[in-house]
Amino acid sequence: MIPIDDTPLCRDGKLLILAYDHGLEHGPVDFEDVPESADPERTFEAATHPAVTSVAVQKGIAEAYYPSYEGDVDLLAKLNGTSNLWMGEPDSAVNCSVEYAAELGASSVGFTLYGGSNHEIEMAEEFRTAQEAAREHGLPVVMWSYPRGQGLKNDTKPSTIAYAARQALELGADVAKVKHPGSRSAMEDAVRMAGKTKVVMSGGSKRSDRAFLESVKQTIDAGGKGLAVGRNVWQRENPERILDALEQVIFEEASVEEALAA
Ligand code: FBP
Repeated sequence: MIPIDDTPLCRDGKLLILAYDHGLEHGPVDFEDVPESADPERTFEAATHPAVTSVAVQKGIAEAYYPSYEGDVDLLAKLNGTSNLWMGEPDSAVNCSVEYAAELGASSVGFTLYGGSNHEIEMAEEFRTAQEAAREHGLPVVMWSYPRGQGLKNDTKPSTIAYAARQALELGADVAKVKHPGSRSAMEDAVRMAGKTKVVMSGGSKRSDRAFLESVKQTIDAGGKGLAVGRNVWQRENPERILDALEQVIFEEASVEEALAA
């Protein structure tokens, strides 16, 4: 395991990863409500907020936009990803090598694993290659640990999320990005199962400020180390405002009320 507290991925041992790979994963539909959000510059600008520890993007976005922000923004290169046009069992193409991620200037890498998919075996083998290469380069590994597939009807069931967190530990991820399992106690179980792997909550679709911040607060109170979030930041008209509130809840131990009032 890499001691990641002293890497740019963390601030005071916690993380706020701004995810922006949705143009690939979901397609242009995610940009419809706030058309300016289709411009990657807008998310890179948001990522200069002091609350953001890294921005997570695919290779193409990293190549085109990161050079203008190097030094101001920390880069997490997502190594795999698949479009929503794919209709098969959950799977994710490896689009970028660890070597190339390092060349692009990434200080960490991200990898999606769909535990429970009919493609889990191949994905776990691809993860092994990436994880071992990341170790050689000294790059922390964040696993998007998303159990899903034809055998899994509910991908946020507490036992499924605890398993997702454990899978990340067992396979050598430094950080497990998991969906919120619905309660603080279920998140505590996931954190316990993850052991020394840090657990961060996945943002999910856009919600009210209060509902979103409450789930983040629950994660922090449960021992989670932060958040990897996309839509709940850049689908807002004013990403900076919610980042101010997230900074309070994640790094300043503020209550949701305090964060909303600030
Ligand atoms: P959100 O905060 O918008 O949910 O982003 C997190 C993320 O994992 C993205 O990195 C990824 O593109 C997307 O969610 C995947 O979402 P889904 O669960 O629909 O596949």
